[in-house]
Amino acid sequence: MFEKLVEFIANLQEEEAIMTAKQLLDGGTDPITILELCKEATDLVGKRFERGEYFIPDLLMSGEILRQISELVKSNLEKDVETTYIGKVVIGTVEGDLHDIGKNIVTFLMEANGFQVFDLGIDVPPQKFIDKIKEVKPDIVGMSALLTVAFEAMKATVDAIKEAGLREQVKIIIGGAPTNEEVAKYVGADAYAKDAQQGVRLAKEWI
Ligand code: B1M
Repeated sequence: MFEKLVEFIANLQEEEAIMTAKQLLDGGTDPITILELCKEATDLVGKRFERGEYFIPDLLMSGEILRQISELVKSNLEKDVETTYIGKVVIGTVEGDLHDIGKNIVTFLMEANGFQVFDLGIDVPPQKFIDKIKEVKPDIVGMSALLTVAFEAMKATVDAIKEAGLREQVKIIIGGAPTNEEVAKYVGADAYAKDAQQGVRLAKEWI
């Protein structure tokens, strides 16, 4: 069943993929395992796109399938939502980048673990991060990027936070498929998370 799910997503078989994800969740599979399988499948989609076998509409279709599976996983995780907040997080996909599936997963996993999350959405300019930091005084700022060209926007955002005199007040975490420890260092973030679960673990350590 696990292999089937990866195959259906990678082959863009929407109905089959959603049905399999539902069956797995109903059968008691850990929602986090479903997310890991989604990641495996999107790597295949990305490779097919790079090889010229898939085109933009195919990326869009894979995005739509992932969005629907994320919703299913989310409704499963929401059963555990806590009522009191343990910390505040401002999160967004940085300027120039429109990918939001991973960022949305991080958002709902943070919420499910007791954080109050202010999601600024996609293509977020540095000033929008700054305005929100001033308004809600978060403990953590999260930036997501899937495009390597967006590393500059991450750096510009951290620099702008520094210039606004807010850097000492927040911990900054970055994530997204092409990011790593080196990128975190380059942009001036405190940490990098390879997946949503690690992001939540780090955020909890900081609180
Ligand atoms: Co795009 N795209 N895309 N795309 N897309 C990639 C990223 C790409 C790697 C595909 C490829 O060529 N192999 C490539 C980037 C190459 C590069 O920069 N080096 C690419 C490209 C080139 C593009 C366009 C430029 C294509 C074009 O127009 N010519 C264009 C750019 C648009 C823009 O942003 N300005 C584009 C557009 C799109 C769609 C809109 C069609 C669609 C996005 C839909 C959407 O997000 N609503 C799309 C998709 C679906 C993909 C792939 C196939 C899948 C991305 C995804 O959702 N993954 C992707 C291929 C790939 O990633 N291998 C690709 C699933 C998601 C769960 O993983 O986001 O990594 P991820 O999140 C994980 C972790 O990384 C982590 O947690 C998540 C869950 O564990 N995480 C964090 C993420 N953010 C975090 C933040 C944290 C902590 C952890 O703390 C704050």
